[in-house]
Amino acid sequence: LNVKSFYMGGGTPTTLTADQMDRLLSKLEQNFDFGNLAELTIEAGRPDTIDEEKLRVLRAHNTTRVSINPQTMEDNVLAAIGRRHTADDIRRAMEQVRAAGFPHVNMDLIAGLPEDRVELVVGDICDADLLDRIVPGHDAIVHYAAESHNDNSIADPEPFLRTNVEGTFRLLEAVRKYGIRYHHVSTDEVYGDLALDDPAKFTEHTPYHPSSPYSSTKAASDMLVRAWTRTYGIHATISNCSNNYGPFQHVEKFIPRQITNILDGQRPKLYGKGLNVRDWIHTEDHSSGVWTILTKGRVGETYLIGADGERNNITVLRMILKMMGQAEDAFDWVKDRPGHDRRYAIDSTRLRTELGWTPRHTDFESGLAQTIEWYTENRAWWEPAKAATEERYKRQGQ
Ligand code: TDX
Repeated sequence: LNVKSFYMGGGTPTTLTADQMDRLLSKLEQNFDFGNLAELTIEAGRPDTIDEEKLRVLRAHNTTRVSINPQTMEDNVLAAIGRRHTADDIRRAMEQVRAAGFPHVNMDLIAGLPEDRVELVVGDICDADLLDRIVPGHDAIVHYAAESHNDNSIADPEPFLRTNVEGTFRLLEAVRKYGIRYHHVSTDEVYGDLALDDPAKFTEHTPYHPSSPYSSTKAASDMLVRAWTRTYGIHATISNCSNNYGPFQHVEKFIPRQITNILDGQRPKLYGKGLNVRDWIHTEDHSSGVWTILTKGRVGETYLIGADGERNNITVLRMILKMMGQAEDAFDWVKDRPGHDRRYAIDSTRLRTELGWTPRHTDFESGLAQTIEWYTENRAWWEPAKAATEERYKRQGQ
């Protein structure tokens, strides 16, 4: 049995000394029957536990690699390693991350998550060496790491090419190398837009027809996933979801921008005639859709995620104004977005009937009210990004 690596706090690999390694191995082998398992990765932050049942399943599948989490190991095994991953380790790693120039990393957000199950690695998705260190041994990778804002892609497309296309390519290569299940999070925007009076909705069979630099890079990344699935046989699924709303959304997006403008004493801004239609889904329903596909979906398939939430922008803005005690017309009309997609609408029949998924937040009005409440109560979370975002919009005449 060969212990490959040992990860500790913030994703920095810690090499065990030969002596620590010997002690660890002998403890492990005393406690467990590893059978034909040849390789072991021990990583903090992994939800896995090691027990006879898990080893029995792995042996039955002729697996040669297993990952375990030192936190969930027996105390005597931890003693053999000689180090424990503590809350302080995590806090220190977070401080280092911030000191290293990643001020956008929100410590409070991470601090609220179970410390023994979450490991934050801040890095560049295009960094193949980093991926080589952190990808091996995981059960699955869900790829959410995209540049996602249309207005930003219009002002400067280059980061979208790099993160969305090259980043996906790098992840796919890592997934191919280490044989890991992959789920690709994408958008309904790859299908282009629908006319306002068209009764049709997007389905898994709608041809790709992206309009913006952003959506064209997402379409390109979806194509890479399909090609890697067919050519190299990677185990991948894709989801294309409609517009998300809910807590923790960046203030550049439509709903949080308007809520935080009002909270800041500024007037909301509406593009064009306000008639563009978006199909709103609560972020928790998006997540449950992704989880359903990851755990039950057919490998090689695409599933659309949507909650039948079509509304035009002016309707949503008027709801926000009313809920926040403002006059119906207390907003500014601003320059339209170039190439502005008219309408998105998702038909999620496949996900619902084949995998039994249903959205939980079907009352948009109450979801919106909770979202307003969240932004009202969590000013410290969004305030650091607000001024720079509005400055960018101002330069664009929006
Ligand atoms: O201030 C604004 N005023 C306004 O009228 C902003 C920021 C937007 N809008 C309009 C443009 C769109 O019609 O509101 C609508 C929603 O805009 P965004 O929040 O920018 O979302 P959208 O462009 O529809 O794309 C979103 O949904 C699909 C996400 O940003 C994408 O990442 C996702 O793929």
